[in-house]
Amino acid sequence: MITLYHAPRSRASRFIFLLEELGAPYELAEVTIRRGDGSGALDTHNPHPHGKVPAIRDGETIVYESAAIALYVTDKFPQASIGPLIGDPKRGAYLTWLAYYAGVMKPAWMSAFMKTDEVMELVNATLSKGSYILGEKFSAANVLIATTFKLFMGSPLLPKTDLLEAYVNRVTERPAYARGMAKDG
Ligand SMILES: N[C@@H](CCC(=O)N[C@@H](CS)C(=O)NCC(=O)O)C(=O)O
Repeated sequence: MITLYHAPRSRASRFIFLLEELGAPYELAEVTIRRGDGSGALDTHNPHPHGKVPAIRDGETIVYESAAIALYVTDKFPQASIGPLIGDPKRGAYLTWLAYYAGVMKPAWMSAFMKTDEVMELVNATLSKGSYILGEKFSAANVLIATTFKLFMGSPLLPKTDLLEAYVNRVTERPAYARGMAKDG
């Protein structure tokens, strides 16, 4: 049983979506976090060293950082086949996109020296070749990337395009997304 340390409307929310996709046994542990508006507080029940979410517990194992959690749970619950495993030709691309999300895409948005043009050029080229980031097959990489686009699309950071909108819709029309968001609070 995976415990997801969760705060509503946070980066933890998409992991409800992902765990639903995987059909994995999980429980939510609600914790408080410090919010951008000054509300909220650190929660001593949260095992994340910085008091952030998401974090997961699997027995004695604690995992945090979104890309690491996505990889951990898709490796642990391979039945849904949404995280290419070792030996799968798509494994390298899968790892690359998880790391690219964490190491390039997110910092590009968050940094004062944004390189969103470069990031979006790659994303657009990738999505014009297939329905999802790894081609025609849905993977957990889309859980991270499409939910981020959903948040920012239409803002000055991420102008809305037909391609992006169709991609975001394709991902968020999945039943697991609706189930996840219903539990998000
Ligand atoms: N790099 C982390 C970021 C986690 C993060 O910043 N989470 C926010 C919620 S969206 C948080 O917990 N903020 C509370 C705080 O900064 O204390 C990840 O992707 O998992």
